[in-house]
Amino acid sequence: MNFSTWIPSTGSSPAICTGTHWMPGTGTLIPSYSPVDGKKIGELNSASKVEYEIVIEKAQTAFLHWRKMPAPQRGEVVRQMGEAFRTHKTALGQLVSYEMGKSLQEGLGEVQEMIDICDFAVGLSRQLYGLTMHSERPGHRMYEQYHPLGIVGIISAFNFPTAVWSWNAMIALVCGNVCVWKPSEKTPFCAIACHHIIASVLEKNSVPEGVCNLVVGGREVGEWLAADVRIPLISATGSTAMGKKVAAGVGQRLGRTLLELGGNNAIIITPDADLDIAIRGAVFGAVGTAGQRCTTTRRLIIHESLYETVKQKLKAAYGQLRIGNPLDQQNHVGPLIDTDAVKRYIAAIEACKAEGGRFLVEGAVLSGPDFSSGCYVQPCIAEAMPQYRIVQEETFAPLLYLLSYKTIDEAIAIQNGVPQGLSSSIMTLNLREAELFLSPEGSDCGIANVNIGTSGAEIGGAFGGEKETGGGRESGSDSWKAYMRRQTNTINYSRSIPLAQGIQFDI
Ligand code: UN1
Repeated sequence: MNFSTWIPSTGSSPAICTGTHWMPGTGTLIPSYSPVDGKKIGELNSASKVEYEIVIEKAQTAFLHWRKMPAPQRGEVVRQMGEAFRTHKTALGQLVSYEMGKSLQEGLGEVQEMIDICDFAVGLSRQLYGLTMHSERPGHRMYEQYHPLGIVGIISAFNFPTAVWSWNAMIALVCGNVCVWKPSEKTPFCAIACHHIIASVLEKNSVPEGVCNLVVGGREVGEWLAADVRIPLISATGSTAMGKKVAAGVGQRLGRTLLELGGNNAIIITPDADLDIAIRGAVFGAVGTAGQRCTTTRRLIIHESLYETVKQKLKAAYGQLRIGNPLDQQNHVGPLIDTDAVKRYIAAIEACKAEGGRFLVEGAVLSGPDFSSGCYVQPCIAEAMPQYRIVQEETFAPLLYLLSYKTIDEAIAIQNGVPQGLSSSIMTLNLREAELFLSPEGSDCGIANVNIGTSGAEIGGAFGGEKETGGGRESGSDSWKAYMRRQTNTINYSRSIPLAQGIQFDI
């Protein structure tokens, strides 16, 4: 199958889907251009408040049905969705690569993450466990159970245009929730393709309209979701600036958020590192997805004794990088998402130079027939200082900062000395250094790795980070608890009604 099946050859695509039923939007026109070649993929009219209301009402009604279905049966629907993603892996991976710009291998990897989370969610559908406690009162039983929340709003970013939705949606669905997805308006056709793929599963299983919903639109759709009291949980992935707005909107109504925001991830390379592993991990972490993962390696904290060696090895490795059409498997690095991202990349390079940064590998915007979209840039490396303002920020581009350290405590302080707290790594074969890095005195991030780069987390772990990364955890482990409400139940099967804490109250 070719991905063009999911894109109308002429005219505007419907932007709203409630399962199998599609609706055109009546809002502003959103075109989608590929950063690969600058060509228009398609266009659609964004959802207006009218269509938004229709979707939310459908979702509310659908929840009343979906929550009654036994969780393992919901898991069976998700299992079939996983099968559908397997069937369409190549075409969807190609579309992810073409609309977002990541390499085909990474596009296919993204779809694999979707398949994997479906498998995970199927197993989970039989394991939504609560605890049983011993009551202090005789003839009483006490336990806790988990119930679905209702509508889960999912706001996702362009860089993982399909997988982030699935991490949230598949878990939310087996938990008994219904979903409303607002994808990035930069990658709407990836989202539309996902909904085409799951439609046959929804139909075959007679899943009511309103269980899986898609609402493509601009920032205003995110604002409607954040402010909507009918939506108990908003899971948002994107910049810290966006997350702060969403959190303020949802907090205003005391709703719940699950935030997965910016990262400023570092790898510490110690004198006891296996340098081959360290360089490979650092280069993939820094230039993979053209530096547009929230887990991208942005800082290398290198022991002073190795600094020159690492510099030379990195320079050599960057010299080998092939930049170009990401659908051509010969290439390692594709384009940035759009020319605005290119402007931010240039501004960051200038800011770094202004603060005193020296470039080991110079940045550049590439030109020529293969780079006609204007979105291809040279991955670059700057020697910098940890306290530079630009080093403290997340620039969503392949711009790597080299920092040097003397003691392991200093290295950890540099690693932690940024506002973000997503992913971190140490490259060492020294047990003491590794364990210190993983101890409470070590990395303050949600993800801390040893001898692995900062990106490429597996779906089985809880994914997310601390500080300005937002504190949310999604995907594996017990992240499912964020999508459910906990209820403590105490049952009295005795013939009296004793009070807790031994209180006497005789009447
Ligand atoms: C993101 O960039 O928003 O750990 C998610 C990784 C991927 C997920 C990144 N599994 O790099």
